[in-house]
Amino acid sequence: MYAMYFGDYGADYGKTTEVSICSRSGVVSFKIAPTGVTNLSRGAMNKAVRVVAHGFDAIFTSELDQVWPVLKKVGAMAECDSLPKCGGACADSSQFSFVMAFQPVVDIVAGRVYGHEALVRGVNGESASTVLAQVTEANRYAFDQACRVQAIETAARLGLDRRLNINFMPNAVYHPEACLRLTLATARENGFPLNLITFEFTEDERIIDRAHLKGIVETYRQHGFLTALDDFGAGYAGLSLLAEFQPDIIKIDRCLVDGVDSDKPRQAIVSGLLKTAEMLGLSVVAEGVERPEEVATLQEMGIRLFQGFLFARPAIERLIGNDEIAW
Ligand SMILES: [Ca+2]
Ligand SMILES: [Ca+2]
Repeated sequence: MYAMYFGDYGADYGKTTEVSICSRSGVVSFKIAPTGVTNLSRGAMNKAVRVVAHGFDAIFTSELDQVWPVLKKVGAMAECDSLPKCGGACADSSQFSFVMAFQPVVDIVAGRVYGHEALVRGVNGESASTVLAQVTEANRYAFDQACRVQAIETAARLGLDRRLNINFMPNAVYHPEACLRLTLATARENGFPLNLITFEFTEDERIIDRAHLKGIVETYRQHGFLTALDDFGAGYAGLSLLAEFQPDIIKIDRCLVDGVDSDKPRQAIVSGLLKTAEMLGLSVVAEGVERPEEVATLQEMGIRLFQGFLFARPAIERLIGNDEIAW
């Protein structure tokens, strides 16, 4: 099953509205008149199934090629604009079952929890890697969307009033605006403020289109989200990416934090990074802290935001409070 997402059709009923279709063949956006939608719902596409969820109309179909001639036939297209190919496909998100754990990011100067990162876990507490093993090229987009929905719904249910960090897979984002619609609708439905959401992204070896990634970050920013460059210092998420565009936050990976208290090269690298962040006006989080000596050294260097087992482990469907942090 491959999804075709209709934009904020519910909100714009009666007006021409922008539509994005995501299928195996690619993402296409165009404007559609309400009459076209009506025609479609009457079953103009006999191989498609229409569902309404999260304030969206979604039509599940097997191939964009099959849909396109039908849209033309019903005269639904007012304007057409082809966008880059998907590279993957949309799929039914109900195929995944997982829950969200939350790990705090703490501000040690203020002595309070700054925010929580949502992390996937199996329904019986299985590791993230067990859940991620279900992800394939074909269902990557659907999984990414399902993670966002689950993170926002769970955070809202738990009454989160700090920042919510959501990890996203840049490879799963084909068209920034189209792929944000479900996120925006979920936040709206659950009354979760958009300006509390931070998207953490990490550079993947398969990302070759940095201009696309830059476009994603800019679009997210326009919607009031913060962005964080995750796993900085590990693998590909590094300086050359930062040279091209700047997120709001840099998360320094454990590979630079581990043993930093007695390691001159790591101290030099982190120190240079902090200077860079300061000049660019970016916040810094040190991830994966496990020893008090690491925190002491990094705090002395100017870092105040930390995440790691030393302070708190991720808690499944629960938000760890200030009084539970191992200060
Ligand atoms: Ca992360
Ligand atoms: Ca990370």
